[in-house]
Amino acid sequence: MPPPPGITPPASDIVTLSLISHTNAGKTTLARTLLRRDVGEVRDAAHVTLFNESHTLLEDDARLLRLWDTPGFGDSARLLKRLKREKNPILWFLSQTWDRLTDRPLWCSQQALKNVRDEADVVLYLVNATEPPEVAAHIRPEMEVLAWVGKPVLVLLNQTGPALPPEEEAAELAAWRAWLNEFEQVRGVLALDAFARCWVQEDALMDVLEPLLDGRKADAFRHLKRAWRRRNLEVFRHSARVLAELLTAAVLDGVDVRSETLLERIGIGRTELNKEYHDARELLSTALADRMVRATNDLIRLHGLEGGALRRLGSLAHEQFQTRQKVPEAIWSVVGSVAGGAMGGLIADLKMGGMTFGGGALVGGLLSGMGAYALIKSYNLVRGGDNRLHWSREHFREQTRLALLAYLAVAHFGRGRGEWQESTEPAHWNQVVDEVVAEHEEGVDRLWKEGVEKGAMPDALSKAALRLVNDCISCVLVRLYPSIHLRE
Ligand SMILES: Nc1nc2c(ncn2[C@@H]2O[C@H](COP(=O)(O)OP(=O)(O)OP(=O)(O)O)[C@@H](O)[C@H]2O)c(=O)[nH]1
Ligand SMILES: [Mg+2]
Repeated sequence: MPPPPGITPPASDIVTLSLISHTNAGKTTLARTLLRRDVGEVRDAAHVTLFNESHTLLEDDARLLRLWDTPGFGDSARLLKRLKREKNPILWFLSQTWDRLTDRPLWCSQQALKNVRDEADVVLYLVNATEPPEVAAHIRPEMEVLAWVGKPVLVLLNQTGPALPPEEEAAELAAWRAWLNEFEQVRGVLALDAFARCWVQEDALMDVLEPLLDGRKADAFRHLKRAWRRRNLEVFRHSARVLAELLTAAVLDGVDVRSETLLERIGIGRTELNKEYHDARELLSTALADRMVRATNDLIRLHGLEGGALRRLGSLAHEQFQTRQKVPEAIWSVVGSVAGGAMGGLIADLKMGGMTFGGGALVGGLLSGMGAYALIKSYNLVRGGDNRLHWSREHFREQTRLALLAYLAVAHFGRGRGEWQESTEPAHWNQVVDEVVAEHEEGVDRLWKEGVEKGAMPDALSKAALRLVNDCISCVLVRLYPSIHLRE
């Protein structure tokens, strides 16, 4: 019978991972990302963490997945040299008394090694991937010291920078694997950047861990792995619902504007009507940007990221939209930093409250005596089946792209990076999202048509949008991470 909640499970049902690395490689940062909460102290300096700290990564049905954050190795070459003089190096090293202040590198190395010997089922050894192994002189001695303890080691590439295209990531991994090949205790090498990893890479870590455990621990781990995956998939499904609602709202949103008279159609006395179009566009633009910020904030919350940015962006969006020129870059980066092409035009347009792109087109349209239809089109608006103005089909396609890009940005943002913030997104995301939306063009257009032209019921639209979003995100993720499988 499993022990009641709150009671520590027996040791055989606890799987323990120890985060180990040279100092300042990012252990505490990665712990925060994996735990979805802020633990310990993070600073760009040597020996910030001084004591081993245990955290519960996951507890499910009386099984426990434990993560230790440890102090980093320091002065590793000298340490190895000293240890090599001893008959039983580890026993000797761990029995010495090092001063925490005057012998800090040795104190920290001793703490870490103690943790590996006494606690670890598997060592997660982090490297700073910006320093290739030939340059990072500490890796070899640290591997040799770890070999004496004899626990299995997985090497995690941290600080890889923004997500790489799959073929570049594979090449980087291959180079590290080749270099680490001589160390028998290394049982796998994975990319897991504390700032930019995606949850699907955490699942890959779980897959690699499984064969490293035996007996009852292996059973416990299989259970924990499934629970971990379930939790991530739950977030994935919730996120898909958020995006589906975003797209549903986009095809439902419409503004009443009267039809043009005959005189207006030939360009006479259209000032008033043009103002109506302009105002309609502004209404739709503001509502779209608000929805986009809200959806991004929902995604941020769902992914266990810091909530401070959420409130700040939310309130800014409301206050600043009233004064057009003052819309802060921060908001546009949330809705638009990842967009290019036509969407870039939209963003520039939205930034000025509809005056940049729309205003120019408006003036041009008037000069050439353009009819209302062309004018509306230049505004990316169309008249729907309900005779109201809606976003056009082309515009809706761009909104779909933008929604997927927003999802990617949040799904990759590691909590260890701190509060949610704008960032330049990797170029290959744009390309993959373009391809996937193009492949799903029929579904995207159908959704738009059902909402805008046929006035379908919101419930039916929501369902169709959810199917579409699920398909699109799955395709995007599989393309970015070809080895993943998204089923439970
Ligand atoms: N760009 C980038 N910086 C990172 C990443 N992970 C950690 N850092 C930075 O690296 C520095 C050290 O991070 P810590 O998490 O304190 O490193 P640590 O390994 O716990 O260090 P000690 O406890 O001192 O051994 C901090 O400035 C982090 O912001 C990453 O994935 N990308
Ligand atoms: Mg630390």
